[in-house]
Amino acid sequence: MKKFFTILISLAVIGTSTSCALFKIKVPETAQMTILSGGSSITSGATVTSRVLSISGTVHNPGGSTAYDFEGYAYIVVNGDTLELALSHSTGNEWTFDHSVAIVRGSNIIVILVYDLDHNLYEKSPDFTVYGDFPAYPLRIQLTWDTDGTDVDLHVYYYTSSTATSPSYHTWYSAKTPDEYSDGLYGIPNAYLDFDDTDGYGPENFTLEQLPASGVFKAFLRYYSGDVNTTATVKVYQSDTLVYTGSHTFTTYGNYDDPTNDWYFYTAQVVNSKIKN
Ligand SMILES: [Ca+2]
Repeated sequence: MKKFFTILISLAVIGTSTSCALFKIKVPETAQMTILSGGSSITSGATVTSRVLSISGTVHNPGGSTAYDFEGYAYIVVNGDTLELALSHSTGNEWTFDHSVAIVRGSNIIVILVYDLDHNLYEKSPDFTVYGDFPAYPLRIQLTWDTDGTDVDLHVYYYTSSTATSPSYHTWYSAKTPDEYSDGLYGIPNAYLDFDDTDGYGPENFTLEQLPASGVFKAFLRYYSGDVNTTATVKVYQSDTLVYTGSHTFTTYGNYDDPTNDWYFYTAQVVNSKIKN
């Protein structure tokens, strides 16, 4: 087998040197994923009506068989958006992951990519295509962060008027849906924290399905738990258009529900059922 690859590489070099791209080394499609929508397994090309997909699968350690270190980097790429995977050792050189992601309306392409420590592409999964058959929601926020074993939380307050000094609703991990109640407030009407990631990287997604007539939304992050500097990245979409992206490094480590170091990154004022920016 080694001789085969040596020949293949030699041929590829010859091909490059003669500007003849006849030979190309193909990255093995050995990373595997199973995708669930609404609890049911779907195949590539499916149309779904839920924006949340649960994706589990297997990748292989570029460093070989070790139960202690994944000697590389594994990512899930959704429509070109790269999210690092939190991995658990399975057996031999196999590691597993289980993530939720939010897709957009229309066509979505999902792929797993694994790189070695030198950032060479080691393996990938076949591309998976899924079509989202749902409306373009007025507001969606995605949170990701860059450290494993840490927990950053996405919060959104809704003030019923621009002069209100305290929020009337709060969507967060303790009130993910409008009918959940926590710390004295219900979740925001027509809004959902699609999932709460608690062990690293995210994503964590907030979706507002319908705008109120008026009021103000304020979104912020809280570093809930962790003992390292953590950089969080947020992306805000209005009707599927990216309107804001930003990053913030938390240098005061996670202290559960301490609001001292919250990062407020987005405010939207709603007038006549439209976001006024
Ligand atoms: Ca979280």
